[in-house]
Amino acid sequence: MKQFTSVHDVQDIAALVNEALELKQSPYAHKALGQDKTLGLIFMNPSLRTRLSTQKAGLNLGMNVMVMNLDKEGWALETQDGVIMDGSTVEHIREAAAVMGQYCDIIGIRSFPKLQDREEDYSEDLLRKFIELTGVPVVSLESATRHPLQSLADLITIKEQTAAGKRPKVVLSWAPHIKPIPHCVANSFAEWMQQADVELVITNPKGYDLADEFTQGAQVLHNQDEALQGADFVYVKNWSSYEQYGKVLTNGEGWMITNEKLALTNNAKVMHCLPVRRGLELSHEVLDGPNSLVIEQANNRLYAAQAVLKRMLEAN
Ligand code: SN0
Repeated sequence: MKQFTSVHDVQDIAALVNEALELKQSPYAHKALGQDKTLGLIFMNPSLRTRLSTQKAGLNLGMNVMVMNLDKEGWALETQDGVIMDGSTVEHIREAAAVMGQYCDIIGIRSFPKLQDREEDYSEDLLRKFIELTGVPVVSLESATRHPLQSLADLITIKEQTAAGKRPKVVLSWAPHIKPIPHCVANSFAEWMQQADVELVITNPKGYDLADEFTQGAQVLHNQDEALQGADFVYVKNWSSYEQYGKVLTNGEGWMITNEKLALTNNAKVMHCLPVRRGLELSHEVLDGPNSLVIEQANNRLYAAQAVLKRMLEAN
């Protein structure tokens, strides 16, 4: 595997999920693979799970790991080509990324969308430049439009919790929030679930439909109660509007998943990528109750990252 930026970079998704589950059984079985190899993790935005799980994944494979919060610790980065740098930016991505490529065998990069200009965010300019300029395999640690390591961990979790031969109903349910949140997790989840053996239903208020390129084929319902009927998994996530790009259109009253809402489902397991705002996105009772998978889901981030890094080490 040369890059991991979306589901489209994976040839055999089921095999990758199985590989992650094998790594979960014996995480240290491939320590020799990463010997004398360096993983560089670059963050332009905050992170807890992605940072720690990907770091640990590299260490489990015997790699050296370097982490840098480039937004806080690096020089102010210029990403536009051809500009005269007589303002606040100090270093151009052309040099910065090329230099990081000299020190690392694999690079992970996190860069959120700005949620100002839809075309700019959906062009994935920074991620594409990183891939081109570093010259080494690149793993997306959440880009402007996707969060593929999260989605792989989500699929691993669903597979683990589903009886063999059953095709579960998975509902991606929009949740309330107070500020504009990226579409990445929801886009990516929709994209991965379309490739998996599940029935995907998406439910969100009017004005919050995700981009067609990610939801194509999936049923989208604006009535949450209808969507929740018979669900085996409810994936809770907020996102800002795609149509009125980056805007918060409603306070989403009545959209939080509670025990009352869960009663409409097939005793569904509840998922969230975290961080979660308790009492706003998801109720305390559900998060603390027996149906919540959020901690196991976060645990699986480690094996998702380890499976991807293993594939990259094997290919190079
Ligand atoms: C990010 C997102 O894309 O939804 C990262 C999730 C892995 N989440 C947030 O930005 C939450 C911020 C907040 O204030 O709740």
